[in-house]
Amino acid sequence: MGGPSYTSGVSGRRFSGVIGTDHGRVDLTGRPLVMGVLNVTPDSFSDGGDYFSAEAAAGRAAELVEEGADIIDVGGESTRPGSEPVDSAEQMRRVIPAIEAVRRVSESVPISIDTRLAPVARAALDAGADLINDTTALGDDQEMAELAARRRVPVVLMHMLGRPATMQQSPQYDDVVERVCSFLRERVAAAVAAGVDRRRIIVDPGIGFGKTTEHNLGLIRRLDELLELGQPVLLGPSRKRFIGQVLGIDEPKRRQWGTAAVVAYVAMAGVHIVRVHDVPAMRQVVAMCWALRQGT
Ligand code: HH2
Repeated sequence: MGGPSYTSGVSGRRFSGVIGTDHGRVDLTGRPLVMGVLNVTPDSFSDGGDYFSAEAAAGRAAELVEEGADIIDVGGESTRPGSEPVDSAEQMRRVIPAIEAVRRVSESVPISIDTRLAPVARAALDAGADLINDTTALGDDQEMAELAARRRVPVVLMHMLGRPATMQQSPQYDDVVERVCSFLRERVAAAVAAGVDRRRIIVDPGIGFGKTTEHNLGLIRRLDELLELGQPVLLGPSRKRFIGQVLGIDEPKRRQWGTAAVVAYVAMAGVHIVRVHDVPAMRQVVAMCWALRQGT
């Protein structure tokens, strides 16, 4: 098992390269990667309770591998608007068996741990996870940056305005894209100062985290400005409320076509990773977009 490695560089300002992990490569030189969501929670906004038991989570883990997820993102705390924090012991109880279940069926799929707490991330890495996906951009737990630096793992830094309990109470920005870009620039610098290798830092504008529908649409339309940060960009639009608002669809699981439209739009614009619930369908979308882009 090799340690993390990095090849290639930035073409224009858009990142292009390969990030090595202990369980396979995160190859960001080709088509956008599909990160499949595994929520081991009773209350996630679209699939809460579906995979909450250890058996259901293990079954879903095997399914995501079978469906060809490029990365599997395991989380034990819902961050939906209005959600309350879940402590580290409970998060670990939820996510560790799920990570072990993924590892039983695949040694080569990279796993990310979706948490803001360092003890959870540490236990997850020990159980076979490879990346840290922190929706607070290493901001909630001061030990997170040091952990990422010491373990030499890729990290996702996401923008959020406020915290889930209150973030959708009239979020306001002068210019949402400028604000998100400057926040991410700042958090990348802080992570680098803490010893994280810049080439292992992925950024994410945090669709739905303290943003109105117009803010989310603006961030998606102006993805090129996020790509100019020179870091890989991840986007998590899957089934989210802004899609429901545009389409007038209340049930999150019925928002798959709207999700596909967003995934196609950002795939054409050069996004590196999409975080989604419906892996087979979104794999088709990104593969088709990639084929179309080869002619440009
Ligand atoms: N969105 C959710 C959770 N984690 N991580 C990143 N990096 N980017 C995202 O957009 C993102 C995320 C929310 O979606 P979901 O996990 O389906 O719901 P819940 O938070 O209710 O579990």
